[in-house]
Amino acid sequence: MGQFFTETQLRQMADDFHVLGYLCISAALSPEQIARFNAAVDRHLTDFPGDWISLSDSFCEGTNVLPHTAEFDEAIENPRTLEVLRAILGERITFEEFAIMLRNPVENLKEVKGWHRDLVREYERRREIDAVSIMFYLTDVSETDHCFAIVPESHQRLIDLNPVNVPPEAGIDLIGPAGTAVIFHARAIHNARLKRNSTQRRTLQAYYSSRLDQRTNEWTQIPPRLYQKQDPRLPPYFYSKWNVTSILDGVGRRPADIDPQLPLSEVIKEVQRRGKMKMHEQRGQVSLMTIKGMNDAETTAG
Ligand SMILES: O=C(O)CCC(=O)C(=O)O
Repeated sequence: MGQFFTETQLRQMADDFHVLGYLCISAALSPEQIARFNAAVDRHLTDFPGDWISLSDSFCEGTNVLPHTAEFDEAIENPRTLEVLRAILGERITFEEFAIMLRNPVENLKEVKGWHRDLVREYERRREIDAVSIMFYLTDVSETDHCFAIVPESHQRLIDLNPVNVPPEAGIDLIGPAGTAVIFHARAIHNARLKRNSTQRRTLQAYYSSRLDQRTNEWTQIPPRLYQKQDPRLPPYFYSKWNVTSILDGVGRRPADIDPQLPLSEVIKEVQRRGKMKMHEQRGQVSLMTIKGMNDAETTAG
C-alpha cells in the first residue's frame, strides 16, 4: 500500500505506462506547490539569468539550476509522483536530470521542434533509450496552449516508427490544468505542439532511470545537498549518480571535438543541432543547408 495510491492502482498505472508509453496524473501538485514553484521560477529568471538558454522563439530553458537553488528539489522528490515512478522503474530508480521549461507565445508555429525520441537521435540506436521523464504543468494547458504531444505505444509496440515519418498532426495532445504531471518514456516519440493563441506555458521536467553505471546527460550537476541527503523516504540509489562520468552517447554529452571554452548554452545548442541533423540524415531527404538553418532545439535529455 502506498501513501497516495493503493497497490492495485499503482500496478494498473505501471501497466498502462508500459503499454502506452505515458501516463497523466491529475493534481500531482497542490495549488500551494504550484504557486511556490511559479514564484521560484520568477526568482530564478531574475537571480540567475545565466542559467537560461533560449533555444527557439518559443522555447527558453533553465538548465543546471540545482547548484543554485534548492527550491525545485521538492519537484524531483514529489512524494505523490515518486510513488508512481517507483512502481514503474523499481527501487533502483535514480535521478538523472532536471530543467525548467518556458514555452512563450509565438507567431511562427513552424518552429516546432519536430517529432523525436529523447537522449539518442539515431533511429537505429532507439533501443538504447532507457529513461523515464516527468513533466509538471505549472500553468493551465488548455486546447489553445502550446502542449506536449505524444505518439502512444511508440516506445514499444510501435518502436519501428521513425519520428521523421510521423505527420505533424499525428499523436495526441496532453492538455490539463496546472498541477497535472505527465510521465513518459524517453523512447516514446513526442513533440511540442505550438498553438497560435497560447499563453506562456511553464513546466518543470525531470528524468529518471534504473541504470546505475551510466548517466543520460552531463548538463545537470547533482550538488552535495542532494547526494549527501539521508532521507529514508527516498529510494536507496536516488542521488547516487552524482559522480558517474560515463555518459550515454547522445544529446546529453559534450562532443569531444567541441571547444572546451564554449559556454554550456552554446554546447547544448550545438549538440541539439547535430542531433537534429542525425535524425534527418537518415531520411536522406533534408539537405545539410536546410538542417543548418533550423534554429529550434531542445535540451534536457530531450
Ligand atoms: O515542450 C514540450 O512540450 C516538448 C518537450 C520535449 O520535447 C521534450 O521533453 O523532449
